[in-house]
Amino acid sequence: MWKLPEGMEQWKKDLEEWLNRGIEFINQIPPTQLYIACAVLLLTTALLLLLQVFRRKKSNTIVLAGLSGSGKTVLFYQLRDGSTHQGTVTSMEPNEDTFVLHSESTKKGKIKPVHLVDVPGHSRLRPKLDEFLPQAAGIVFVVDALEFLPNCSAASEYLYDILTNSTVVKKKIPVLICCNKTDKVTAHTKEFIRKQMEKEIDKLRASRSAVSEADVTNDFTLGIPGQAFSFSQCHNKVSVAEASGLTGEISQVEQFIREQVKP
Ligand SMILES: Nc1nc2c(ncn2[C@@H]2O[C@H](COP(=O)(O)OP(=O)(O)O)[C@@H](O)[C@H]2O)c(=O)[nH]1
Ligand SMILES: [Mg+2]
Repeated sequence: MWKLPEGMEQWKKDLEEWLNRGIEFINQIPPTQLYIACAVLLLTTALLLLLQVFRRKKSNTIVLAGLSGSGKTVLFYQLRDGSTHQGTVTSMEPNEDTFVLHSESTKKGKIKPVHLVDVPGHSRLRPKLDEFLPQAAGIVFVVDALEFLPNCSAASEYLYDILTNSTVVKKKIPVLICCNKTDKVTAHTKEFIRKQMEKEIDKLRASRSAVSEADVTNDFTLGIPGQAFSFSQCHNKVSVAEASGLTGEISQVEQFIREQVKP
C-alpha cells in the first residue's frame, strides 16, 4: 500500500468537499431544469461534432479549365513541382493529383493538400468537366493572353457554359480567370481580356436566351436583364489574374487556391 503525501491528502479532502457541495447544489435544482440543461449540453456537443464533420468534408478540389493550348498542363506541373515538364503530350484523360503546393512544401505547420484536376479543353471531353464541378471548391479558367483574340469567342463560350452551370450557380463556386503567358510582352492585359470576354458573353446571353425561349429549357441566366454584362453581376465571385505557367509567375493563382482550400 502506498500513502498519499501530506499535500495530496489535503487536496483530496478539498476535492471531496467540493464534490459534496456540488451534489447538494444539484439536488436543490428542480429535475425538469436539470433535464433541460442536460439536453442543451448534449445538443450543443452534437452540433459541434456535426460542424467538425462538415468542416472536414469541405472540398479541396480545384478545377483547371480552359481551351486546349491555354497552358493548363504546364500550370498543373508548375503548381505541383515548381517546374514545367516540357514536352508532355496532350493527354486525353484528366490529369489529377492531390499534393501540397510546391511553393508551400518547405513551410512548416498545418498545410492542407490540394486536389488539382486538369480537365482537357478539347470540346469532345467537355462532359468530363461536369463530373468534376460538383466537388469543386474553385475553378481556375485559363486563357491564352498571347493568342487571345482568335480564341476570344470560343473561350467566352466555354466560360459562359461554366458560369451558367447549375452546380456552379447554386454552390457559388468562385472562378478565377487566369490570363496566362504574360511572360511575353505581346500578351494582352487582364483588363483588356476581361472587357472583351464580358462583351462576348453579353452577345452570347442574348442569342442563348432567344434559343431557350423556343424550347423552354430552364437555363440559368447571367447578369441583369437590360444591362451590359459584367462579371461583377455574377452570384459567384469572378476575379481576374495574370500568370505565366512557363516562368513560374503563378502567385496570384496560388493565392486564389489557398483562399478556397483553407487548412
Ligand atoms: N510563353 C508561354 N507559353 C506557355 C505558357 N504556358 C504554356 N505555354 C505553352 O503553351 C502550349 C500549351 O500548353 P499546355 O499546358 O499543353 O496547354 P493545355 O492544352 O491547356 O494543357 C505549350 O507549348 C506551352 O509551352 C506560358 O506561361 N508562357
Ligand atoms: Mg493539357
